[in-house]
Amino acid sequence: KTVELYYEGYSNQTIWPLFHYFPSLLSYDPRSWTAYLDANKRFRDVVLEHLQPDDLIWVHDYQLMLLPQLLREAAPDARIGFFLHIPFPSSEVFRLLPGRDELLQGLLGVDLLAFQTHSHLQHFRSTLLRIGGLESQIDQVEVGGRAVRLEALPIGIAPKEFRGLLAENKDGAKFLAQYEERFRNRRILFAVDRLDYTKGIPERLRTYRRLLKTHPKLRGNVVLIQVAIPSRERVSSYARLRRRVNELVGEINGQFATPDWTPVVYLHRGISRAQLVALYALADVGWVTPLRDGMNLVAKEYVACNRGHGVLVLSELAGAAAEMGEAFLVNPFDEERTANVLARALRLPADARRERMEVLRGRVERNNVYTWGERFVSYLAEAAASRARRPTGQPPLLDTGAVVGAYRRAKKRLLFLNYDGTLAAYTGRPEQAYPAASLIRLLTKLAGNPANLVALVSGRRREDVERWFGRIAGLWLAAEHGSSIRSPESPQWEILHHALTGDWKPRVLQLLESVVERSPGSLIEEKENSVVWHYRMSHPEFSEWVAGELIGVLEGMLGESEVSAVKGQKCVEIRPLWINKGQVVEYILKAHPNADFEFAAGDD
Ligand code: ADQ
Repeated sequence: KTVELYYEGYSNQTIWPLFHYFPSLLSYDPRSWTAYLDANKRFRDVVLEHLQPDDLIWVHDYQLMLLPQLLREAAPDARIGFFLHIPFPSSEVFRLLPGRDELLQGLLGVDLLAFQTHSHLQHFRSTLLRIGGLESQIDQVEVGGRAVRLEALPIGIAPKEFRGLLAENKDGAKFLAQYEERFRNRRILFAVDRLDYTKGIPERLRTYRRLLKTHPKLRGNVVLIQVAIPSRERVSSYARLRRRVNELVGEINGQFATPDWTPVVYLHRGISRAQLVALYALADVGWVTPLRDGMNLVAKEYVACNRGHGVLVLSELAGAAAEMGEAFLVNPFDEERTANVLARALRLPADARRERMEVLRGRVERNNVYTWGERFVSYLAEAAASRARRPTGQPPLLDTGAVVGAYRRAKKRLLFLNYDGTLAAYTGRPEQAYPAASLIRLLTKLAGNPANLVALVSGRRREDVERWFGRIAGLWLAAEHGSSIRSPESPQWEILHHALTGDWKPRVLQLLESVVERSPGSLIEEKENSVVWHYRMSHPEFSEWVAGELIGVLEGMLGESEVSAVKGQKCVEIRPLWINKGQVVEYILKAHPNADFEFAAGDD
């Protein structure tokens, strides 16, 4: 039951269609998500049974996207890499996936995350930003103080082993001789795919029909050999595809065949590797036109085995297209143009064909599966080693054991706690970030301990801080970045620094209003001593650029005044220079010189 829901269900009916840009074929059953999680946990348990300290863990593909983080939680020091064999889709498509946040989290448990192409990697980064709210660099992303390395590592094949089957007295050579005889005087267009809707088989058959229709001279002179390896037959979209392909083959043969010529030779079964290699060697056209593909190894195998006379017609929607620019690249949805490209490819002089094939072959030889594997493993080892060292310039991680020990020993403790980003996660709008009941209980307990002085030091307005925390006995409150403070004994706020004349505010507000108009989703928060422009809910790249521009304009506008613009977490705050959370710390330290434990937590 788990296999059915996990493999045929969430993996192949939810992730697979979506990642290949077939959202209309997506089907989702919540039980399949539970099974996916369960199966990933079972993989984790087996890995943990075998894991040794020096091991590298290499997780493969979309069926195991939760596994990295599950392993990271169980074995924080493990060296974990992940390779995605299928495309990573655009963020707008990924957004449709039920379970998307968990999958992103799951993947980020790695040290190294590698994709087939740079485009997939870019889609992943854009997804991190738009869906996860995480900024990244071209080659890495920081997650909770840990760096995850990002790479594009196109997979290769084992070209020599493939070609080896064509050597004298090998089965491949025997089949080659046999097929040469059978298809003498006919040019062979060869296609081999799993029978999968991503592979573009009906589109290819329709293109072939068009080719025969518009180029009557080709009739009788070409043969399309289409091998379709049965796949995922219990999934209904595959059964439909199978019927569609049968119909098309029947129609084309019915329409064009003659007593001594069959236009399409269709095999709905696997063929032996020796037969496959013989057909690669013989084919005049390697016809590889998936509607979407992570890489596509058939393209590379054809290039490795062909005797140099053939041409590769390759879909630009296959990952392989990024490395195989010398092929005839086509858009498989444009059947008319693809048919014309095929006709042109068939007319190409032998020299020109050989030239293109040589360049392609050189690259397939060099970027083979062994170099791919070695690069992955060495990058993974490097990434894990730099995680262990941590990049310089980063504060060291807090030794929680030491902190707890010091806390226990201390007689008088001071605790300074920031709120947003520290005690509460950021939300789209500031007012949504209200404290959880568990946080209130925790603060009540901490502040209720007579040996503790706990101060909540926030950038929020006094009303917010008071409304949320005003009833906690013993808690000190500081608002607006330390411009005012309230002791637990008195309901009155004490102003640590009086505001200057506020004549800058209307000017700044006017400017910010025009900025909000240009950046839909952003908003203004007005406080007593400051104004904030928040853009967490606005277009991430555009509003980041606007923030930079805004700071420039504000610097000019505010000039030498005592007010300045400061960039925060997805916000720009305009406030007097003297406002500073440190004032609160100084104020409290002065009043409690005998404290033997001082602890401050904040995120900016
Ligand atoms: P697949 O979708 O399976 O792989 P592909 O890359 O085309 O697609 O590989 C098909 C493989 O099947 C080829 O190596 C081919 O030789 C082999 N094959 C052909 N006939 C066979 C037979 N009768 N029996 C068994 N195998 C046969 C996924 C992604 C791709 C990505 C690969 C590798 O969908 O985009 O290229 O992983 O990362």
